[in-house]
Amino acid sequence: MCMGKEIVSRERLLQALRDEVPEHRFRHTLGVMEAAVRLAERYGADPAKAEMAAILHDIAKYWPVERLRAAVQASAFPQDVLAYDAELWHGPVAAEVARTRFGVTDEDVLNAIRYHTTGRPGMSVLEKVVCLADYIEPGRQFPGVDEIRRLAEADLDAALAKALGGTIAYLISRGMRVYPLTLLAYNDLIGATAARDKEGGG
Ligand code: DGI
Ligand code: FE
Ligand code: FE
Repeated sequence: MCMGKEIVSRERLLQALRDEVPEHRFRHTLGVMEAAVRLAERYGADPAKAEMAAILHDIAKYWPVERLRAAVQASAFPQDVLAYDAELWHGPVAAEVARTRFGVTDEDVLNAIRYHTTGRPGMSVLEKVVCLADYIEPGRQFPGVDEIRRLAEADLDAALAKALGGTIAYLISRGMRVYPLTLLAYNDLIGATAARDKEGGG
């Protein structure tokens, strides 16, 4: 067995997660798993990949900020993220944990973890599914979440646009900076929705 870099079972991933996060985050993650698998089935992503990305997406959430910063610096992620809210850093770091500690090689799974907070333009279906599942898992309660849950049944792009738009509005209302990838992701998803509506003959 190759220590430190092996393909691991769902149970071992969940056990590893348990050791890294508090109980409420563990329960959040179980909710994201459930929502991500359902969305994957609905929109044609691989449910097993969605589940794996969901389990690992917040595994670095409780690292001390200096450890997160060093891990981002050691990664290939755009370094401009270090000039924005430290809340953004656990995504790219979790992808590195998935790759180096758990031997995850699937780039789509790694990207779903990597971009789960920020989003980005040109997201794959798997990336969208994991990002949206993070917003609508059963434990989430924020104004507008039920409308996003309803939209998620019918239109993945519209639901994710609404979710990211809500985050952008929240950040602006608090006088915080918005990471450009989130704005680009929002515009991309709105564009996709508008183009489809037009096609439909409106
Ligand atoms: O890790 P979770 O709490 O499950 O959720 P998340 O990974 O989506 O983190 C969301 C937090 O990140 C939320 O409090 C908003 C904050 N944040 C700060 N700046 C940005 C941002 N989120 C996005 N999408 N874009 C930003 O620029
Ligand atoms: Fe997160
Ligand atoms: Fe999360």
